Amino acid sequence: MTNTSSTTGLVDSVNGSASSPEGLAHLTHGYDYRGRSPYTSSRYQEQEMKTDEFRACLERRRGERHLIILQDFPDPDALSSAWVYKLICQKYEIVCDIIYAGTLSHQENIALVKLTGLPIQRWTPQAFRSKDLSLYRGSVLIDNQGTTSQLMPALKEAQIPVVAIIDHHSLQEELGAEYQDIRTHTRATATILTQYIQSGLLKLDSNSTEHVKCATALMHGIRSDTNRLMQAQEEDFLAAAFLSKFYDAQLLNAVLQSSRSRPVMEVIERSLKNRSVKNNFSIAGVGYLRYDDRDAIPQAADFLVTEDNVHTAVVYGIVHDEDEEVEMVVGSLRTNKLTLDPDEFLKEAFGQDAQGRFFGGGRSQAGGFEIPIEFLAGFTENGEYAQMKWRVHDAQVKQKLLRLINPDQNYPKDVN
Ligand SMILES: [Mn+2]
Repeated sequence: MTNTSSTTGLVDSVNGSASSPEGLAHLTHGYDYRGRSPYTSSRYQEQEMKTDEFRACLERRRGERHLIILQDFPDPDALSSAWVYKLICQKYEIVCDIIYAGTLSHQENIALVKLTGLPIQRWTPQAFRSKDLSLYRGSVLIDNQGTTSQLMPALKEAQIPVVAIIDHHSLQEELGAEYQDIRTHTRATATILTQYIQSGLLKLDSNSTEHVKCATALMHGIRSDTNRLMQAQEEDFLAAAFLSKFYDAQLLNAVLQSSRSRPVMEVIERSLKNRSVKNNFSIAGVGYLRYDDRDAIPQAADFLVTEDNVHTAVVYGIVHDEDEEVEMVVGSLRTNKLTLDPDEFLKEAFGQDAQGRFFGGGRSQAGGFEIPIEFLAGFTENGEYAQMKWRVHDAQVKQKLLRLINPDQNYPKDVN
């Protein structure tokens, strides 16, 4: 995604059709009988075409069993979208198993899964290899394009073809999916899936508890990928308006009431203490954290970006997985600056590995990165070594960020 394309969506939502050649008339008179603006009407036709194409794909795959693969740390947008996809597939007698390899670490995501009974399973790469994969005739990627799942190498090894990709992140490696719907201007994958429901692929029934819970999950998905609707565009509001007839507001409230764990609070505290602000960027290294607390990093970034005079926050730490002796530098970026494209910024800051895979990427206003520590991993119980390792990684991440943020300076000088 380029800088211009990432802001176009916002310009659209701010100006509506006032920028169209027809002028302001459309703002008051252009809405059709279903409340769709001219902008949405053309989107509606595009949606019909995608729906037909998707329907034909599902029809060809009738009776099969598919794996829906989510990113290692699935968020509400991914979780809810995968659930609807699974429900849509039932009509075509396609059985879908929704899996992820990492962990559900945000308290709201754990609450969402528990309270809605969201059908999701954790398969580590080892577990994946031990399964009878011959059952699966295809795989599906939702709210990701494979770059954020550890399961992709094993999936390729097992030669399970990618049947469908539905996502809104910027375009990644071409996987040759049979059906592909990647809308980089759409704020939430849950909005795309809601449009599929509206175009007739699933008839929501407000008497079905499963449907009500799924609609609630979708509402949460749209809400969380649009910063509580503050960055929502017309299509997100229209999707939310549709879901408002089915969702359970009390249930959503219960999901949102889930509280932060003590380790998360402590990471936020460290980020606050360690932050340094330069050119409106707030940067904070938080040291080591357990795999299960990984989601504290984006939560800390969400918090730091709220400071006066800060438009962008980057928080990172070393996440270690005791079970697998794996360590990596994990970081999150949050920005309010509309002209800053997190995907471009992180790709430029951290580059790519020997296989050409970027260490970071993102979507509008948010991004993340993961850099494996590999040979230097482990021995965290040795205090001195652990400290030294943290200082080196902290310095390196800072240098790479500051080179972009403050290009006139010659870094490193004093990186602490
Ligand atoms: Mn998303």
